[in-house]
Amino acid sequence: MRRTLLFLAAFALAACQTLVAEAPKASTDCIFCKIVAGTAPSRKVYEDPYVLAFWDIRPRAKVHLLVIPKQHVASLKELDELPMETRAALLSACVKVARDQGIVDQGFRIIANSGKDAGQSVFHLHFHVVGGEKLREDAITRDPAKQP
Ligand code: DGP
Repeated sequence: MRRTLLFLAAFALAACQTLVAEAPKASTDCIFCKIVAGTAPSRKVYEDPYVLAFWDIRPRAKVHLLVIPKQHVASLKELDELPMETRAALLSACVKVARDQGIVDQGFRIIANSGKDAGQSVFHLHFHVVGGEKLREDAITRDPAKQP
């Protein structure tokens, strides 16, 4: 009986450790982690166990979506920290949401600003998926409030 109880306790502990290991790691002061957790709002268009896609709050094209890993990493610099499944899911989700928005045939762009020189402003890895109109070279970096 004692042995059975010990076995069950060990099994429960191992199961808990697995769950903790698989839960996406979050950063408490990250706006995109809050969106993943559902504590900040977003216009979600797609979700699977690895990634989330939603509308950019400041769209700079007719279609402007963001695709992010649920696990927090700051940028492409930390890509190696993500499991292979997540890396694959990110690219697949970019194409899927573009297709769902009907922008694939006309042409679309996927952009990941990584680091200061690239103008990254939210330090949770994200891919901009833009399209639905003729895109300018600087579609993502320009500020529509300042430029024609
Ligand atoms: P980047 O500059 O490449 O880091 O892009 C960050 C993008 O994130 C920018 O286009 C605006 C968008 N963004 C920032 N905060 C929020 C937010 O709270 N919700 C949504 N949906 N988008 C956000």
